[in-house]
Amino acid sequence: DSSDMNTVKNYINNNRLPSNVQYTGVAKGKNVFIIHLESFQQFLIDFKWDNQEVTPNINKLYHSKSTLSFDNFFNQVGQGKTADAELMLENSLFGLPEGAAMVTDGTSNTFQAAPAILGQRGYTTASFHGDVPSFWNRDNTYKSWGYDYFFSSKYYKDKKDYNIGYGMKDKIFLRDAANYVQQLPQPFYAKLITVTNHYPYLLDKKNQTIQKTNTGDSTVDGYVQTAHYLDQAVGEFMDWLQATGLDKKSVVIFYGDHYGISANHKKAVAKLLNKKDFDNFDNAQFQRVPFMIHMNGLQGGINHTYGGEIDVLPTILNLLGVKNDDTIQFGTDLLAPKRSEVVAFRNGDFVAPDFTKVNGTYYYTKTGETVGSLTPEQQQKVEQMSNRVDTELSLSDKVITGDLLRFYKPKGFQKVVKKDYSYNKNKS
Ligand code: GP9
Ligand code: MN
Repeated sequence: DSSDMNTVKNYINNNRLPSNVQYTGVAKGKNVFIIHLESFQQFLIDFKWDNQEVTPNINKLYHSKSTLSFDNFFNQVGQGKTADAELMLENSLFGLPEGAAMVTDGTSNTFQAAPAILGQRGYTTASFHGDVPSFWNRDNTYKSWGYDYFFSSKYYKDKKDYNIGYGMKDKIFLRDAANYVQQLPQPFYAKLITVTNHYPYLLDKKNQTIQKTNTGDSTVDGYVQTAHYLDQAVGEFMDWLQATGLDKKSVVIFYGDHYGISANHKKAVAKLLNKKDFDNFDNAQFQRVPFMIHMNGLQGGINHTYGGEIDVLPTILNLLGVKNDDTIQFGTDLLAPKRSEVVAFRNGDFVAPDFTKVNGTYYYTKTGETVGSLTPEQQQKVEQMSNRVDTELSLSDKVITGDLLRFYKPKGFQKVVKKDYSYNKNKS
């Protein structure tokens, strides 16, 4: 109820951080592309196999001087996987401990999401995905988030060999989506969700342009092939961006939504990474995914701050020069000085520069050794970190399960009217 909302608001207000003014508004008025790299993990960056880079195009973007790349950025998804990633990135709210909030609460809850915030500042907003509109209840949830358009599978030619696994093959999807993007009024906010690089990493023979790995685990050994294919699709998309000149008028944001290889494949991963074993600590570090902000003329570089998907929205809003000082968001600007670097995982574990916590055990993040005895101040520090994580997760859960945002409105924000949105192909 509304008293819970006050508790949440007080917590958020007490933890608000000033954004990095050096980056405030550097992308103001630019088009925004959000490129969702399905199941793409950070270890793929600069990873070589079969005498080649697995992802040369993404590597080039990662190392470009016009890209801000984060090498300690973690996925924080729970069972909602892609849905949790979308929820965190566009609301700075955590997914739920079980299930997927987009499914259980997406239709009826009040949100103050990125598409609504930007839509109220003159942006046309659109999401593109080669899967059916109902998957993860996107068609209903996107109305709650204020998306003007949702180009789902029904908008693309559905020839049978265009699809594999969960939806359209990324090269075909991105090429067809690009035709719609070009018709969007500018400035636009366009999210493009890839899907070919998805468990169990199937790919038709003619698209296999790199050897499978040889871990012997058939659901792992195709990963480099679908990742390589996704990378080629990204390369083609960036070429198209340049050919249209949209690259000069846009900021392009890439993120990996969650791990590709789960903790059930520890032996295979150990082989893949040439490690003698792969323990819980290693698996926590393995949750890194790329987060990259690419824009012509951006002061880029590799940023080592520890952060995660919950931090993306405040980071983007600052880059766009959008005031964000009274919203209910659990993340902080990744570029802000003196930010907390404790990255909360959905199950209460966390990674931070000094300590990592995995189901009750503490490790030194730099060495991976389990922490034996702690000095009193270290004890106090890890307790503070655990409390912070538990508090953030439980308050975020209250916002979702109690639908608390109906009791609160940021200054100047207009409530989203869901019935104003329709995603039918023959819409007027
Ligand atoms: C489903 C696709 C994959 O439409 O986005 O979702 P995931 O299985 O990764 O949550
Ligand atoms: Mn996913």
